[in-house]
Amino acid sequence: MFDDTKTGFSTRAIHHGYDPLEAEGALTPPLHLTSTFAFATAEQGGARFAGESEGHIYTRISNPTTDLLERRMASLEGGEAAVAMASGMGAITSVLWSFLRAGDELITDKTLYGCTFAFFQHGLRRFGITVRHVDLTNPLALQTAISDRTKVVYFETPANPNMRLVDIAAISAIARRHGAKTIVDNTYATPVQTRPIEHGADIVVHSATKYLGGHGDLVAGIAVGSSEDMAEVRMVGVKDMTGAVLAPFNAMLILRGLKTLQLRVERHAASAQQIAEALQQHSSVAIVHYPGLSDFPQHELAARQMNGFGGMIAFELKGGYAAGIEMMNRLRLVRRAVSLGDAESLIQHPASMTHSTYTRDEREAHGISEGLVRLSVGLESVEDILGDLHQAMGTNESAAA
Ligand code: 7XF
Repeated sequence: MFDDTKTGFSTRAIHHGYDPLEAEGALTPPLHLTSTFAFATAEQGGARFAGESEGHIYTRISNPTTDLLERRMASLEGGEAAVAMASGMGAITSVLWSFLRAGDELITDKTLYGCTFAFFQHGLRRFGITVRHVDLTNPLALQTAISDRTKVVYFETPANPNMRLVDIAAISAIARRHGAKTIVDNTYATPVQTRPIEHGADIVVHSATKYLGGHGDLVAGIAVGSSEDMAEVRMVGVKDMTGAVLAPFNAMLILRGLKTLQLRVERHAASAQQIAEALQQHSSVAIVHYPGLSDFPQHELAARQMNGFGGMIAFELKGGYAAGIEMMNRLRLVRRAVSLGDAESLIQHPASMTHSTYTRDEREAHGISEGLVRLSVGLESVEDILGDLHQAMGTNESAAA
């Protein structure tokens, strides 16, 4: 097989870890739809269980199709190894159950995806872990808050849903000095636009349901990190704790998605930039949160840390909540749906949907406003997405016309 250590991102997304000539010439990797693996001898099976010999045992631990996805994602994120899991939440819970114990402290940012927030608030806390929300957009706040009890510093950048960014290099340097692991949810940026491990993070987690799969046809998650950390996630977090194993069929679909990841993300981002600028010009719009806008408060950090500004936009209309809901109901092309990173443009209302796991007071304290709407810019012709948004933001008369 060719040496792909020096090849570009898309080349690795298409070829890394697979040689057709080793699989009967099949251009695309075989799908190993099997739950278990036969041992040549009883001794061989025992040796595999003891970790003394290589080879698959059972698909809750590993599977050749999933293994290829894991190696490819490790290559794309710049990590040593990866573990694919049944969902983004499966990945987040499996990773954190692997590294936290009762009495430990987790420090996280103010803003998180709703179910991650709920897991921290109602899951981890129930098992004796202290969860502290610190404004990680300000590294000095972490410097003040962190202690020897802090075992993990966890954040999303850009964060779901309000797009705030965290400086990965600054935060992970502080965490490392205190012996804490930095874990970054890279779902929004994808490795096309941000590779947190290159900035000093220890572990990256993803909802692969989104851009990695890219076609809205599966739910999956993945974690990338050092071989040692990923062995812990595989053999403790997934195998013995959550059991959140990815179906090999879904691994195959994600491998297919990865082939066009860079192409898709670049198009999502180009359209999002155009739409964010148009929204900003629109008389009904109060505020647009998009890192590619020159007046986005963290635009400079985005330009430094990201290679492109992503396909997600959050915005608020001057008429607040009621106007946002009315606009959503008038859309004809953009689908009213949660999730993101699909070919279809999707719009949702975080306060009543993805972030309804926060109480109203919690949303206020965590910077998630009630009027915010979130748009996942799809791959349709950009003028059609813009046209739909414009007709939906128009007056009642023009909407009826
Ligand atoms: O378990 P999932 O594959 O749905 O992934 C959970 C997850 C983890 N991290 C981030 C940043 C996410 O956005 C998600 C899922 N978010 C969807 C959304 O925000 O639309 C879920 C729909 S309720």
